[in-house]
Amino acid sequence: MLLTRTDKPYFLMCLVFSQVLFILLLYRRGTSSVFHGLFGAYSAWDYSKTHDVYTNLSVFIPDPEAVRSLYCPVSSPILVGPITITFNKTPSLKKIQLKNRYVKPGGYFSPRHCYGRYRTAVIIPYRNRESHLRTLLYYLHPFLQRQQLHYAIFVVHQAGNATFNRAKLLNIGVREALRYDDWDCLILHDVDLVPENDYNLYICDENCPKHMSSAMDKFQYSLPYWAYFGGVSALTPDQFMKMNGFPNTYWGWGGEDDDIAMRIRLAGLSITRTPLILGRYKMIPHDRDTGNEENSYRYGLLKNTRRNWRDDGMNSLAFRLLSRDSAPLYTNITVDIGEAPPPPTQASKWLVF
Ligand code: UD2
Ligand code: MN
Repeated sequence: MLLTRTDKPYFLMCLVFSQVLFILLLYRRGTSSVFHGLFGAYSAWDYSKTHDVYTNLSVFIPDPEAVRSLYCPVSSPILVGPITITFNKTPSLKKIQLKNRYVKPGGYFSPRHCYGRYRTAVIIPYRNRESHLRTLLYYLHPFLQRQQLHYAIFVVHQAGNATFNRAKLLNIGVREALRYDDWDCLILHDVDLVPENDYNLYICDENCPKHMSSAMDKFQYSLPYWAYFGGVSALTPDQFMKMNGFPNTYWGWGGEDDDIAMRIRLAGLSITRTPLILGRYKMIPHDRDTGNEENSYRYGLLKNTRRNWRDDGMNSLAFRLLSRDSAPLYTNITVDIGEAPPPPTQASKWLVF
């Protein structure tokens, strides 16, 4: 029995009060926003109703608060929610430039009517994916402008044909991006992932590294496994440095994302994730690239993360900067990162495994 006789009037009063409150809320804010408030924010996104990614870009909705403080509002008033995304035709760079006329060379943007409250650097590891890069730029620029961020896009291009090294390129991207600005947030972003909802804000969580691509179409919009950290993530420079950045030692496809997830925990941090309903991404379909073959040493490397993370990362990062230039839609950083060490001998294999 849960109620005593004396509790009953209070229970009835509470019931009547909550019903009156509910009706008042419905009356003042409409059904959908009450639904959001009660059952979790954004639980009612309808992805069958999408908007053009360039919607609202020329609109300026004056916000009295923003004018007074000069800062953009905490939540941008011009967001639209689910975005229409198609990969049929790759847009030309000229077209993307014309559609994004306030983006400055180097892929820089600052809101025109208020000071961007957040400073975000998007860092993309890259080689030989020109059409993917154009598609991403086409969708990402208007997406970030609508979020009213002060942002720039950095593409870290691995020169040569040596085995690809995604995590090392991201380390380089962070080191280089921090030369340009005092970023609040570093977004580490695969070139082939397009965000589907502009309420998925490209800002960091001050307390924890954030995994943003929690729901991808290629995994049927669910997390492939509990510790998954691939795709798109957001870390503050402090969080990134605290975990000594990412590993430099994973050459080829796979494993580096699991190492990153592990070193986050080893550095005493924990992972937060964008809710699945919001962290939705479409991946541009592709085959495995030449020069990014599966890394067959990854399981052995992962066994040593606990021992190695303090020595392998930002503090051991070595590369040769070949060029740093401002393209119209992004900052291009081309680097020679060397190549994978020779495969371990039988004897050293025993030491590793
Ligand atoms: C998954 C993860 C990715 C990473 C990878 C394992 C997703 C959506 N992403 O990607 O974050 O953990 O597995 O390494 O699950 N790239 C180039 N040129 C190349 C090769 C790679 O630019 O020749 C870049 C590009 O940004 C690409 C990223 O590296 O998006 C990851 O490589 P992928 O797309 O081939 O691997 P994928 O989709 O399995
Ligand atoms: Mn991919």
